[in-house]
Amino acid sequence: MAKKKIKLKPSSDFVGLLTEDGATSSGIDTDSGIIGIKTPNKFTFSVGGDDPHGVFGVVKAGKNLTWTYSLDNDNPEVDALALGQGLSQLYQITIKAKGYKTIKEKVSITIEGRNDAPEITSNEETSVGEGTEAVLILAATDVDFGASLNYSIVDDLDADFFEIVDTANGPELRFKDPSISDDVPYLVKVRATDEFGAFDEQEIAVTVNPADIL
Ligand SMILES: [Ca+2]
Ligand SMILES: [Ca+2]
Repeated sequence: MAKKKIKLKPSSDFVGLLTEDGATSSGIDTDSGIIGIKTPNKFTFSVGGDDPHGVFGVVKAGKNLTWTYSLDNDNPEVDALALGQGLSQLYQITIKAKGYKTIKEKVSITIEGRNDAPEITSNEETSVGEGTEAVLILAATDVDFGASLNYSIVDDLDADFFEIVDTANGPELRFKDPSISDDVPYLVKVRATDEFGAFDEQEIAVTVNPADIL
């Protein structure tokens, strides 16, 4: 005798959509869906399958035919997703019932990236000899894949004394006029901006050591 067909409700949800650092501050975001079964009344329900791109989260079968996907926002590959980038994962839902043909359906999870702001990593204080033009090479990190950063001086504090020049070693903070000297540090605020406009700012204290006087 041919096996009968398990009938699913049209409302059955097989699609999950999550955004990097989306809804919660706990580091874990979840999305869930419910599978509805018209017939039969007795069945078993399980979720499995391998993610072909690595493990970014887990999907679990819960009560009442619910699947829940938990996204691991602390996963570096999830963090590295830029705005407009995405990852997808497929899981298999299996529904079995005695006398019925087993159903295997795919649950498709899409993870959308979010832009993370850069973080300036270069020193916030430095000292140079009087007459020196170069102050320091600015550096910043951005966890997003393919990020491009732009460095600028914020129009504040002693901004007028400084400029940023691109060099082979990176963006270099320089004195416009290296002949200046003072007995208090010069303060300059720099900004690293990514391609989506997110930025980090840092105040740098620059001490100028006077040249030896004979
Ligand atoms: Ca990101
Ligand atoms: Ca970024």
